[in-house]
Parts: sequence; structure tokens; C-alpha cells
Amino acid sequence: MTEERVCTYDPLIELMARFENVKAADTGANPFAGLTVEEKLKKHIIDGIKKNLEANIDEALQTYEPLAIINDILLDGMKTVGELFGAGKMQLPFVLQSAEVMKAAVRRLEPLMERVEGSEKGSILLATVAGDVHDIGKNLVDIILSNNGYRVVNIGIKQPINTILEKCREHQCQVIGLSGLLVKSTLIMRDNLIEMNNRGEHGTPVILGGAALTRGYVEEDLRAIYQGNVFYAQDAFEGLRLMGELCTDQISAPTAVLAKEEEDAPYQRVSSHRVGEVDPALYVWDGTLSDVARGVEPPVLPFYGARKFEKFDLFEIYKYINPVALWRGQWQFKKDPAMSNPEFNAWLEENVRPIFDRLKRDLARRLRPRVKWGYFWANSEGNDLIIWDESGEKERLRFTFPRQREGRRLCLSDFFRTQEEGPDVVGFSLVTVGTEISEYERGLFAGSDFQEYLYTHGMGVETAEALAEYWHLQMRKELKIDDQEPDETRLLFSAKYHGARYSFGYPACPNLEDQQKLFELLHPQDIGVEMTDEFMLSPEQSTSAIVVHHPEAKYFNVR
Ligand code: B1M
Repeated sequence: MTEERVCTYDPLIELMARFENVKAADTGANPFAGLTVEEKLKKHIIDGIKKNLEANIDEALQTYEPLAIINDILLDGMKTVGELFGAGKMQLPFVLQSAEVMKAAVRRLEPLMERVEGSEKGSILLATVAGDVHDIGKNLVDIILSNNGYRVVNIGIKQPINTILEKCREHQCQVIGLSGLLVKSTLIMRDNLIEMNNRGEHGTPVILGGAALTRGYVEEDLRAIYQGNVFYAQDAFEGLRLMGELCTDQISAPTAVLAKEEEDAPYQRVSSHRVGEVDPALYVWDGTLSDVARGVEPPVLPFYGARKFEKFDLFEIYKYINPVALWRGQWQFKKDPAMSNPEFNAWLEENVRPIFDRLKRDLARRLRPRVKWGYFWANSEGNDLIIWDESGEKERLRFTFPRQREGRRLCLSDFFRTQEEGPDVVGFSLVTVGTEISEYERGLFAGSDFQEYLYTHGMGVETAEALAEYWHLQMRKELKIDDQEPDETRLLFSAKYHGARYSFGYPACPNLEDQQKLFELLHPQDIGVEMTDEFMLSPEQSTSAIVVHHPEAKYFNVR
């Protein structure tokens, strides 16, 4: 048993205690002492303090109507939270903590309100578009908007436009917010807007958000297509600002005026802001190859076919979590502009590492690492990678990869020998941390435990990524190409080793449909992983890869 597992000391509690002392030193034993009731309530919100909230609300009720407490005091506190966040003076997890307090306050006041009209600043229908299973981005937007006075109807993931419009009408929402993380989702968003045009339902403004979108694509290309108003929100707070403007009519219609022929054929419009789409012409081989060294001797095939592994020491996997991706990417701890990099790193070590350590222990029962991996005979043929059966004589399937238009003109298949050069070996892997973590996460969101929801989601997805990293190392050992391993784990995250692991959907192999072929080779259903209609993996916290042994194999972009 590792030291971490037997430890009973909770660094988070220690950390909070330390903060309490700081406040006590600043303001006396009681941080609320000497404050008016309005100031007390705002302090609850801004500092995210739940203790004594009800008592202070009750005190305010002696002077104010419940609605006035929400609109004039609590929302004012949330406004300050938004401003602090915008100025880089408050971190997202603490914004979520404030939202939790706001939610608890509203829950206390709602039953006392006779009329709810006027209690909302506006309303939005939120959905993740058809085929996309990503929940977190949309849910963060939900938390920020609903705790800033907007009515949010969150209808969940994989929502077709029919349902979106139906629910929008049913709940009389003023705005539609669409979310999606995949490149494909950006195209679905475009189709949804066209469908709204066709149905004459373009009266509703639409806000779009998600990783694969770009501002140019939304504000130029999609604006030229949609006959109503469409906006891009880079994050939840831009969504909040847009809602503020849309619901108080402060936005003048930015719709681009369409030329008649474009109106007639919106699908034909060539985008000037391709969002990760690869030109289909780049998949067609023109007879030339890149300068990648030919004829590299392949490793000995460790075994042919697929195997599974399920007995992991989770604490060993945790060592492969990239703290930058987790702390800064998922949890969104950002550097105060006034801090130097070393100061920020010290701050992260002191304040964020204890949270990380607590979650490692708390989630140990809920994360179920499982891996399916395998090795196959392979050969390149132009842009194709042929996978052979065990005899090496019969083709099982083939992948086609795009080739760079310019520069080195790299293509993934160039890292393998041709049939003439001799047999070659390719690996595949699929890792998951199971479904339990998603279920637990959903419970935290439903229970308004917003900060813990963010922390848990981040830990789940980054543990999946860590498992992929860890397993890639095992595969390098199995292939006996572990001759260039870095001294520090941190260097693994910038792929400083022999060979490379490429995930379908990423730039060098962007075709997500290739997941289907990987499924044919690995059969990951026996570790509980299924594929959705849109080639996503379920459970969400899963990731797949093609493992390449060639010493020159590094990440590259195809344009
Ligand atoms: Co992967 N992944 N991933 N991934 N992943 C992306 C999404 C990708 C863009 C990376 C890339 O290519 N550069 C790419 C998709 C490209 C494509 O579509 N082809 C990709 C891929 C390909 C994949 C896999 C398919 C790889 C594979 O295994 N073959 C695989 C699929 C998994 C599956 O099917 N289940 C996969 C796996 C994973 C991990 C599990 C390792 C992990 C978690 C994924 C998850 O969350 N389920 C992961 C991660 C972490 C990422 C990146 C790095 C980060 C995504 C994230 O968590 N963002 C991502 C690249 C990137 O974004 N840089 C990438 C944080 C989240 C809170 O942001 O949802 O965007 P987001 O929401 C924001 C804003 O966008 C905005 O506000 C939110 C809060 O601020 N917003 C709105 C969103 N919706 C809004 C609506 C509004 C307003 C604002 O309306 C009002």
C-alpha cells in the first residue's frame, strides 16, 4: 500500500484552515463583524462562504422582499465575482464556489416569492449538438448563467435541432445556446442554423461555444449563413456578457447581408475559416513521399492481435497526470498578471497540489483503469497503411491518412515500410477509466456541488490521458524501443521518447471514423467501451491511439 493511501491528513482542510486564519487576521475573529446585512450577503457570495448564510438571509428578509435580495444584493455580489474573474483576480473553482452559495441562497428565497416574474434577467435554451457527448462546457455555462439571474433550460447532450427548437418554444426561451467540442459539431451547428432559416425560425438569437469553433468561423462564415443573429462565446463569461446585451436589446443586429446566390446555396459557400476540416484532396496520393528515413528495421512483434489488462495500481497511473493540463487546462487556475512564473508555480504547489492529492485519494474507488491493446503486421502503400492478418498474407483493413500539402509533405503511413521493404509492425491502444466517474460527476452537478464537479471531471479525463501515456510507455518497453526514455516524467508530456502515439481525430490522423477500424482490431467492448454513432467513445473518459515505432515519428499538422 502506498503512503498516500494510508494518509489521513487532508491537505485541503489544512489549506482552508490556513485561509480562515488569514481572514481572521485581516478582519478579526468574525469576518462578518461590523458589516451591514447587505455587505454580509455580498461577502457570502464573493468569498463563497456558506456558513451562516441562512441566518444572514433571514436578517435581510426583515428589510427586503426576497426578489430584491436576489436582484439587488446577491446578483450584485455575482457581478463582482465576474469582474474579479475577468481581471484575472479570481480563479474558476472559486467562481464555482460562489455560484454554489448563490444557488443555496436562491433555494432559500424561492419558496418565499409569490411571483417569479421579473426574477429572471432573461432565458436560454442550452444544448450540446447532435452526435456530441461533451457535457462540461455547456454545464459550466449553465452554472454561470443560472447563478447570475438567467433562466437556463439545459436539455443535455446529443440534441437534434428538432428537439432544440421544440424545447425552446415549450419553455419560451429568448436565446438558444449551442455547445460542442468536436470539429463535426461545428458543421452540425452550421446545419442547425440553415434548418432554422428553412423553418423560418431565425427570430431567436443563437450563441455558439466549444473547443473546435473559432471566432472567425462564427462571426463571418456562420453569420453570412444565418438570417438571424449568431454570436461566438469563447467561454462562459463571454456567454454571460452576450446574454446581458441580448436580453436588454443592447446588441444591434450583426447579421451579414447575404448575396442572393449564397442564400440559395449556403452549403456551397467555401469557408475562409476552416475549423479543423482537412481537404479531402490531401487523402489522395499523388505518387510522392516525404523525406522520412525509409527501411527502418521494425521491432520484433511482441504478439499478434489484441489483449486486455485491468489490474492497475491507480497511484502509479496518477504519476503520469500532466499537472499543467489538469491544473491550468481543466481546473483553469490562471496566473495573476502581477505574478512571475516562479511565483505562480509556487502558488500552484501550495494551493492546488493539496486539492490534487485529496482527489487522488477520494476518487480511487471510482476510477477503473482498463486497457485493450495490440500489435499487427503492417505496410505502407502511398497514403495508406495496410493491416495484415496473422499470416501476414491477407489484408484485414487499411487506413488512409492525409499528406501535408507543403513542407516535408509528411503522412503517417510514411513511418512504415512498404511491402517491398519488408514486414512492419504497428500498435494500437484504447484506454478507459470506466463509467462510474461519469455517474458520480453527474450527481455532483445535479446536487449543485459545482466546484467539486469541475475538480472531478478534470481528474477523470486527465487520468484517462495519464493511463494512455503510461500504457504507451509499457508498449515501448514491449517493442523494445524504450532506448530514449526521458529522466523526468514531465518530458513524456512533450513526447520526448522513441516513437509516437497518435489519436484519431488529432491533426495527423483527423478522420474520427477510423475509430471504427480500431474497434475491429481491438474489440474494446470487453473492457466496457462502445462507440457512438458519431465515432465517439463511451465512457467519455476514454482515448484511443495508433502507436508508431519509427524514430522520426513526431506530431505534425496536415494542411
Ligand atoms: Co480530446 N479532443 N479527444 N480528450 N480534447 C479535443 C476536443 C480536440 C479538439 C483536440 C484536438 O484535436 N486539438 C479533438 C477533437 C477534434 C475533432 O473533432 N476531430 C479531440 C479528440 C480527437 C479526442 C479523441 C477522439 C481522441 C481519441 O481518443 N481518438 C477522444 C474522444 C473521447 C471520446 O470519444 N470519449 C478524446 C479524448 C480526450 C480525453 C478523454 C483524453 C480528454 C477529455 C475529453 C472530454 O472532456 N470528454 C480530452 C481533452 C481534455 C481534450 C482537450 C485538450 C480539452 C477539452 C476540454 O476539456 N476543454 C481538447 C482540445 C482543446 O480544447 N484544446 C480535445 C475544457 C472545457 C470546459 O471546455 O467544453 O470547450 P469547452 O467549454 C468552454 C468553452 O468552449 C465555452 O465555455 C466553456 C467553459 O469556459 N463554451 C460555451 C462551450 N459551450 C458553450 C456554449 C455557449 C457559450 C460558451 O452557449 C451559450
